Amino acid sequence: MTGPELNRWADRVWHHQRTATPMARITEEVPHLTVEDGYAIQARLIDRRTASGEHLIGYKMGLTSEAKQHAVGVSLPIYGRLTDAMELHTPIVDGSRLIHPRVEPELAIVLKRGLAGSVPLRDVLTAIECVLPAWEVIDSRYEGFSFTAADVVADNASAAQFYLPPYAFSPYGRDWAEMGVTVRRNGHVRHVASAAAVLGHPWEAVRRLAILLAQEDRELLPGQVILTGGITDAVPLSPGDRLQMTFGTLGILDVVVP
Ligand code: 0L1
Ligand code: MG
Repeated sequence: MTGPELNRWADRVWHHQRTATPMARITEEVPHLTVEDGYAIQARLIDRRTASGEHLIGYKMGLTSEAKQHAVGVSLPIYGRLTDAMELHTPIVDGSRLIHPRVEPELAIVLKRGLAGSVPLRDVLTAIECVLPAWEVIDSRYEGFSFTAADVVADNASAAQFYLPPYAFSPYGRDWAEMGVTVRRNGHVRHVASAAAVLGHPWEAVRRLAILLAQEDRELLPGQVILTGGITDAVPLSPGDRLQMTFGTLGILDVVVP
């Protein structure tokens, strides 16, 4: 794809993100769109967001569990970029600004050291400043939440919003892969899983992210936030919903949809 074509698609996706209106998949018009094209569109999309005053604060990993890969028919982990405008400071999701939102529990980390390229899992562990239970709202801009890997990468891995509570934990002293998560929607249990569902260990998602970025001569930086991937399948959100996500003994995060 040429530079002007990549820009045209970035403009189109940005328009549909801003206006919360669904669009046809890019691959309907460009069947041979590659994942590399998708990342090039994503980079231009984020340029548009930063040009409008947003700041890049980190990354999200997506499609990191078999449950999620199976749900959308795409079988490789992908990444998206997070800006400050995507962060919610209260656990309230305003559905009027979204198309067909879904929410998923995740572990988030903040880095104290950078990571570049392929490193052992132990280096990821010692680069983590703190760990936070979190949730992410994903909202594919594509009609019917249906896409190929290249489409979803171009749409910034469906990133829409995320919430981090005002408390965090040391990465040390527990095996985070063993942490159990229960998701209740309106009082009914919808999903139960352990964080091992994320590539065997959520820090493996961070390791893979550093490798993916190195393929584009980029690296993870100190202070960046990383959402490591949905621990369960995502739950569709409707007005009036109230969800509770229990993260082992660490706490409960609410999700409220007015
Ligand atoms: O965060 C995620 O795992 C979502 C990645 C994109 C696929 C989807 O929209 O479900
Ligand atoms: Mg996610």
